[in-house]
Amino acid sequence: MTESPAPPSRRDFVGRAIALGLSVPGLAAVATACGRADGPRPATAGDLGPLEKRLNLYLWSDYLADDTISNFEREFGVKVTIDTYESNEEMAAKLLAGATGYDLVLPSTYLFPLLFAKNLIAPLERTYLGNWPNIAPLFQDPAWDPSSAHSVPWGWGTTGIAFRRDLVGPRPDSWGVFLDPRYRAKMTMLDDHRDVIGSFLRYRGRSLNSVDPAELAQAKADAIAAKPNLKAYVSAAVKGQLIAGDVWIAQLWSGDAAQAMAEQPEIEFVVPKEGSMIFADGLVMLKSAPHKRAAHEFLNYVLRPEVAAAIADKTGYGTPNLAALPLTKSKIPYPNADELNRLEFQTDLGRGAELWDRLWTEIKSG
Ligand code: SPD
Repeated sequence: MTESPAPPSRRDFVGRAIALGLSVPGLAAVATACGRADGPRPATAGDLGPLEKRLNLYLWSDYLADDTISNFEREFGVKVTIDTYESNEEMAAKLLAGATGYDLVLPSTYLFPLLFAKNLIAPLERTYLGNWPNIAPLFQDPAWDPSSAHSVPWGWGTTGIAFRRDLVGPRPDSWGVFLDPRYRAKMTMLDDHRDVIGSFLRYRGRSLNSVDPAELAQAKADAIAAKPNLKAYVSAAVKGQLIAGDVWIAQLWSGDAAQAMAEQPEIEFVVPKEGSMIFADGLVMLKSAPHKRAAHEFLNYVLRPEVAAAIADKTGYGTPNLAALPLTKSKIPYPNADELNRLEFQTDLGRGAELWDRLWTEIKSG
């Protein structure tokens, strides 16, 4: 898979399946076969030994169905502990500072090159991942992890503007709304430099992955100009404030917006006309993982269609699990064709990452 254009809509998944000669009922059959309990396996070169009794996850907040963990614990007899984070950078900083004990983490794919370069990620033992064929072809062998040797895709989404249509008008369809003092102190942006700086780059017609110093200087100036209008930089926690009406306009990820919309029907989500981010997140196993067999059982478990469908239904994020799509029940805000044309995939910044980090520090302290 190439990183541009962006990951597909639900229709595209189905379209590709059909192109591969699989009918949708055929996919359901694949899903059923792949979802069966694993029988005993012969030892392989990569035998991970007996199943450990514990599993430690480090995940984005609000990215699970209610029963994802409890069902796994009950079926496998493994006690799961979860720590959560609100940005890739928060998670990476903790790992780079030497945190150990975690088995699986869930970075966005733009962070993979950094985690590989720091030698943090272990290859997966494919023999334990019998449910892998459920993953849509588009997400197999992706550019961010050739041959999918190190990761299991989890979800994908977009960044846009969530707003209260009963409190705001006209519809805020431009990143420029954050420069509008009419909504002073009623707006928030994500506490995430890729989203804040990236959105102002798009506002000026630039790539949201730009590392051009002049373009970034303009994005910084726009971000600083917007700052007096913001109540805060806040990520997942803004959902409650939108629902309560304390915040009227929030830069937000599509799934988290969908979660808020499920509780407050006056919330709407828009992909700004200047364009926006599309991203994918995937589970990776750390080299230091203390429970590698349990980690693989969990990876194979979340590859089950019914488990992936429940996660998509609850979180509002797109699932890369093709076999899960017919099982999803709730309305996931997949981008339409027009929006897809405006989306740009977030990619690694390479050596430009340092400049982005510095600008973010200056924006937050400015
Ligand atoms: N609550 C889950 C949020 C997941 C967001 N992941 C990707 C963010 C990319 N900027």
